[in-house]
Amino acid sequence: MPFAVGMKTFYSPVHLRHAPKQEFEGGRMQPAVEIPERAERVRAEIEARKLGPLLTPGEFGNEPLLRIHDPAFVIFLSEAHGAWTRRYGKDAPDAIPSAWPSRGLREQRSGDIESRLGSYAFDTATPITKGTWEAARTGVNTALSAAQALMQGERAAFALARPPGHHASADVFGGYCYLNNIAVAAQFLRDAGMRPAILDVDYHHGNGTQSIFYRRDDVLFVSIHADPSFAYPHFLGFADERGEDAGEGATLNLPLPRLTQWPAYAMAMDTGFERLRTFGADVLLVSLGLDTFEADPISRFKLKSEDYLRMGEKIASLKLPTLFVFEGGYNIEKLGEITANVLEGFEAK
Ligand code: SP5
Ligand code: ZN
Repeated sequence: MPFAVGMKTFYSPVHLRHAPKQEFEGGRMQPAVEIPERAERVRAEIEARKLGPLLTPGEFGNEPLLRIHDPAFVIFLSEAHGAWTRRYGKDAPDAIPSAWPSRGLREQRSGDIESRLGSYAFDTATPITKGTWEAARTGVNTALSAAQALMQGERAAFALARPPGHHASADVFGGYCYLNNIAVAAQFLRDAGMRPAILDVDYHHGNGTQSIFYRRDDVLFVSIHADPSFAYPHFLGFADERGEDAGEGATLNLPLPRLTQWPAYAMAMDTGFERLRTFGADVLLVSLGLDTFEADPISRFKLKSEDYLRMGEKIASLKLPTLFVFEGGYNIEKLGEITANVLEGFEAK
């Protein structure tokens, strides 16, 4: 038998089909930052460092996806680009909504394409392209494959999924996210009888993941992120959000100020770890965003490359089977290095 060493990474080239060119942000069209090269850089670094095998995800069908997402929302995502090009032409730019049913207006989830886009999106930075649906769908399979590896006894696995997922809720997309990869994986593990906890270390609050589990006590959500009083997603992720109904106490938000460096970040991790321990999780899922990096182009924290080794070691100290799911992180030059540092730090412990 071959000695299979290192953490398994699940990766599919289907992510390349989601290649948005521009997003509307800061009052203008800007070059997209959530681009295919992100995952390619990470894959290349994992291969170069020989961190472990790269495996193709399997197909899990719609059932695990529909445990989390609204069926009509899933159908919308699969049809949206077709409807958009029928309206605006096959050479139209990627689909971005232009109007929303805000206070006083009525949602139109079965309306024309503009009504449906506005009813299902919450920002203008998350374009739907020709290949978005296939890529997002494959991202979910990537997370599920990594979850399955844990069920088969792996200590850890990495889902190198793209596009990211933690801003997507059951029936709303945004924040470069369409389907919530980590939520589907957590539910899959829950349905197999496990007790999952999610630790979200992306710079941005995981509003989608939080809202999915907000009223439940069987999946813990702990998030360390930039305070929404100054950072995206602006409208969720404040410290007083602690869960509701049965879920009261099963959400923990740890917002941090601009320019946060590793010592304060590590203290927040310790606070989160206390709750992870009392919850009694038997499997850990990490929303692994790398946009806390000091040179991230859209974020304001100051973690250094070597801090990600410490982050990986710290996560390993929880001594739980651990599923890492790729989320944000936009410094193309250093993204491979800092991502691999987390995985290497984890494996060293
Ligand atoms: C998965 C993930 O990391 N999604 C993040 C989505 C953030 N979208 C808007 C960010 C706005 C940042 N504005 C900074 C302006 C610098 N040009
Ligand atoms: Zn982020």
